[in-house]
Amino acid sequence: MSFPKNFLWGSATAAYQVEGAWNQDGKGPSIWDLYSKLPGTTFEGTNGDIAADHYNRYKEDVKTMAEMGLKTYRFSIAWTRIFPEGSGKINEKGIEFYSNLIDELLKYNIEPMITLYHWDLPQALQDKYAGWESREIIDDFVEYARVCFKNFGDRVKYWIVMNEPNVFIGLGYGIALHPPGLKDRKKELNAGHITALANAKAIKLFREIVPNGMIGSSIAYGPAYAASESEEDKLALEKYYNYNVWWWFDPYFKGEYPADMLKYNQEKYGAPEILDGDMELLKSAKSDFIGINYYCTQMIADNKEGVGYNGMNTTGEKNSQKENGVPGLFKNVRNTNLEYTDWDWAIDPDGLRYGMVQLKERYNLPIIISENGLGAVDPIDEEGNIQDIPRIDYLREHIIACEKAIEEGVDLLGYCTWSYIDLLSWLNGYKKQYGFIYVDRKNNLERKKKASYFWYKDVIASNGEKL
Ligand code: BGP
Repeated sequence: MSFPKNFLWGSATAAYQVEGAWNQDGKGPSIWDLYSKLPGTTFEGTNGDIAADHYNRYKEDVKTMAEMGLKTYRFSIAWTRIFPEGSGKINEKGIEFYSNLIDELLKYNIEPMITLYHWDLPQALQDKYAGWESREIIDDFVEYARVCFKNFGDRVKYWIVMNEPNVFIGLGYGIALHPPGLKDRKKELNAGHITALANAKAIKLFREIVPNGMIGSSIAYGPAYAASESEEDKLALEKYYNYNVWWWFDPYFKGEYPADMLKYNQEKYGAPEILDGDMELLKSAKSDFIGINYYCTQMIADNKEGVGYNGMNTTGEKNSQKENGVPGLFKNVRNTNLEYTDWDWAIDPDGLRYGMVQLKERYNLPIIISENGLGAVDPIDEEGNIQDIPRIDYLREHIIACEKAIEEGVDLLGYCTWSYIDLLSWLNGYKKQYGFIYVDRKNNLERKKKASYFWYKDVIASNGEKL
C-alpha cells in the first residue's frame, strides 16, 4: 500500500474564515461581513472581522506549514480584496497580498492551491443585481477570475473555481441559513444553474491564460446508504442522489443534469431556466479534476410522511439534530452503525472510499480531496498542550480510506485536511475547531501546535506510511 510519489499532502482554509482584516487595505465588504452581523444568523454572533488575523500573520503561518512539510496549501481569494465593489476598479493592495502569500509558499516549496470563490461575494453585487440570482454575475465573476489567472497563473498550478456551490446555494436559497437568507426553491435552482455557467466560462478562459494549470471545482459530497432493504428506502436513496448529489456533480463534470430530476424540477418549480447555448457551454468546459469536501455520509429513508427541514445542530450539543427531509422524496435518518461528532455528523471513513469509487465510475476523472476533517472542542491539558487525539484518529482512518481507494483504481491527486489552523466556522463560531494549530483567542491570537500537527508532519515525511 502506498501513495504516489508526488502526492499532494495538504491542508486548507478560506479567506473569510481565516484572514480577518475585513476592512484593511481597501477591501470591500462581502455578503458575509454584513450577514454575520445580523442578529441570530451565526453561533453567538461570531464573525470573521478578526478571525485568525492570517492577513497580517501569513508569514508566521506559512513558516509553520513549511516546518510541517506541507506539500500544498489550499486558500481562497477574497473577491472583495481584488475588486472592492465586485467589478470595476482593481485594488492593487489585494493583488499584492495574494502575490506575497504565493511567493512565501513557493519559497518553501509549498504548492499554492487557489479557490476563487469560497462564499464571500462582494456585497456590492448582491445590492446591484441580487448576486447569484442574476446572469449579470457571470461576466463579473469571469473578469475577477481573469485578473487572478493573469496575476497568479504564472506561479499557481492548481485552481478550484467554486467551493461547494451545493452548500452556498442550498443554504442561501433553500433553507435560509446563509446569505441572502431565502427559502425559495425556484431561485435556488436558477442560482445554482448560474454558478455552473460561471464555472464553465471561467474554466474556458483558464485554458487560454494558464495552459499548463489544472482546474476543477469542489462539491460537498455526502455519499449515502438506504436505511433498509425495502423498495421504498432504495427508491428514496436514488431520489436523494439525483436531487442532492448528481444534481450538482453532473452539470459541473458532465455538462448535463440528471434527466428525471430535471423534469421533476422544471414541472414543479419551472426551474432552472435553461437558455440557448447553456448546455453547450456546460458540455464544452472540461475539468481536470473533481474536488470533493468530505465529512460524513447520510442514511436515507422513504419520506411519505412529509418530514421537511427541521434545523441544523450548530451548538455542538450531541444528539440535538432532528430529522430533515424533502417531503415525498426522502429523509435523512440516524445511522446506528456509526459514531457521530458533537455536531451530529456521522464519522464514516469507508464512506470516503466508497464515495470516491462511485465518482470514478460516473465521471472517470482524477480527484482532489479539498477538505476533510473533524470539528471538535479540543482538550487543553494543564501544561497547555492540545492533545487532539480524536482528530488524529479521524484523519488516520480517512487517509487509510484514501489508500484503499487508490488501490481500487481512483486517481487521487491530493488530500487537504480542513483546516490548517483553527478558524471561524460559518455558523458554529470559533468553538468548532478543525486546525493543526490552535489560536489562543484570549491571548493576542497566539498560535500553538497541537498533537495532530506533529502527527501529520510524520505522515507527510513518510508519504503516508507512518500513520
Ligand atoms: C465546508 C466549508 C468550509 C468549512 C467546512 C466545515 O462546508 O467549505 O468552509 O467551514 O465545511 O464546516 P463547518 O464549519 O460548518 O463545521
